[in-house]
Amino acid sequence: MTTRSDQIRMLVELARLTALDEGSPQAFKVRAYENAVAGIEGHPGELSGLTKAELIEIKGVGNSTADKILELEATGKVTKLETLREMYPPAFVALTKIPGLGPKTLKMLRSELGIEDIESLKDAVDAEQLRELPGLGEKSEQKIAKAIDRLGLHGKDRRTPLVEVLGFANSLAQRIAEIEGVVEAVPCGSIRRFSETIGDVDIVVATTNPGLVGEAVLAFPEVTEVVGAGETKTSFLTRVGLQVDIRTVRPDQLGSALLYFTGSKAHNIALRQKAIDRGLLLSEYGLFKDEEVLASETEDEIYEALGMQAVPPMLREGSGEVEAASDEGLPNLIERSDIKGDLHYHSDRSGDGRSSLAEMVEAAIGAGWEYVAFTDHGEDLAINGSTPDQMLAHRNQIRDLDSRYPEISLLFGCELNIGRDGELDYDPDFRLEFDYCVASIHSHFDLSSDQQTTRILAALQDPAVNAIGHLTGRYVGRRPGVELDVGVVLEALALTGVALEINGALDRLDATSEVARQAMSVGVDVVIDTDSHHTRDLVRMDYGVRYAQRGWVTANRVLNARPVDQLLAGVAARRS
Ligand code: DGT
Ligand code: CA
Ligand code: CA
Ligand code: ZN
Repeated sequence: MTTRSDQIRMLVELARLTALDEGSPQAFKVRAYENAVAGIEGHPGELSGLTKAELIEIKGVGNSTADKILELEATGKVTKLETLREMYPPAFVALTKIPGLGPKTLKMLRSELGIEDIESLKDAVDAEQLRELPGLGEKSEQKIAKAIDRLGLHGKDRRTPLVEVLGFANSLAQRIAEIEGVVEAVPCGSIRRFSETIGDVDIVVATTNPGLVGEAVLAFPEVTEVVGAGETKTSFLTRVGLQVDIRTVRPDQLGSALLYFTGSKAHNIALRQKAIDRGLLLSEYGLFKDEEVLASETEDEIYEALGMQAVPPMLREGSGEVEAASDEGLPNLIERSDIKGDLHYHSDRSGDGRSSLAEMVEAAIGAGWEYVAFTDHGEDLAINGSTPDQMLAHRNQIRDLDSRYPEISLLFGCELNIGRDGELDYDPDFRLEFDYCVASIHSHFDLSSDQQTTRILAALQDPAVNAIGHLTGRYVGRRPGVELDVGVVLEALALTGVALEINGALDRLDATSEVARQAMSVGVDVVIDTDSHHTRDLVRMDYGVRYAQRGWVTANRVLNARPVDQLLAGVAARRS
């Protein structure tokens, strides 16, 4: 049986590889796959087990896409995709992440210069070969060189965005947990610390039968190349070259192993020093006084035996957490259970929204929210935005639903676009018709740092603006964020009382945890949002909270941890 996400993953990959093959992301076949993805995402029912005729009924799904969905269901594979994968291996596909390298250019680089991966591209850039090709030139060559450096895409520095790893690591851990003798399997390392990029995957496995784990793991379909197979450690590479390290430990040593393999290295070193200061020894096997084990079964016991508060994984970066946990105490971090609502939330009033208003309301109630602000796109956003009349009709629908669901307060909001010079959608009076607004950058990503800073300062002077959405506009590992003077922006946020969003979409995680931590130190409020465009996106609140914890965000500074009256009082105060 294939799940909806298997089908979507297959079609997304087909679209990507077909764009390379056709030399254009606009090619008819590519659009067909993309439309099918949108249709499947928006389709309410199960897809597994549907007949071809039923599949074609789904909006966007055509004849040939339906065949592929059926082939996947029947055989677990799609022949067309296998062929494309052979023609375009992962190292070549990775080149598409470089801005300025479209499918057409990549085809030419391959045929003219034999470029197959980042390494050969970097060599060609260094040898100044790109500038000789039609349509490129010196300027684009420099731009490409800069992008390679900024994205850290070459050589051993290659890091994978968390969004591409988290689901895979969790699914791996789940399957390992089913192996006989396994008590627990936990993704550790940078994944558990919720770092936005991952070097490799570390999974700690507590088991009474370590002999069974290695063999079972190496039979998993994701294993492309075995790197090592020892008694307690199994390592392999996946098809995209991601390394996975699996370590087995005895169940009574799980705590010390989790602690060690979660890291970070800097945190471990600080802990080990603390142990030494007390005449103890800390290793992945436990905390020892001479031969005697003082603690090893849980992380909490080990922290306690070291005379300190337990440190949540998200804080373990060796940046002051060991000192704080030993002395004045860790800050009162925001928790998922503190969150009362979501203030960046789309319906299909937005062109890129995938679920209806009613579905999004039901989902919000299901999540336990006391309130949500529908922040559909303002009119300046091409295709996705709404005119004033459309917005007013939308408000009527929201008010109507609000009266039908007493358990939740529905706010009429907007995601305003910050224009090139900080201008916003609609006229100033109309903007005040909204109950709440988040303002975000969706264009002009390559202005200078000064221009970006001025632009944001201008936008947040507007009394209708209550938060700045996804501050830098980055997509982790795909698009670098805009450059701006963070100190100046935070100062202005503190002064105006506008909140800084932490966008929980895994490919965004924006503002960054570093900026969030700075925001705490200058008294800026934070709002943790999902930016949901579909009922499935609500899970992003968990991600946003974990990422906020990484930025040491405290509950008292989080806008959407406040009751709705207090939230609306803040909006009113800013407008008066
Ligand atoms: P990554 O994979 O680059 O995203 O980052 P991590 O933190 O997952 O690092 P990794 O995979 O090299 O190692 C996993 C954990 O193992 C790391 O967070 C801490 C621990 N570890 C690795 N090497 C050392 C070391 O030399 N000393 C200590 N104390 N701990 C280490
Ligand atoms: Ca790792
Ligand atoms: Ca590792
Ligand atoms: Zn949005």
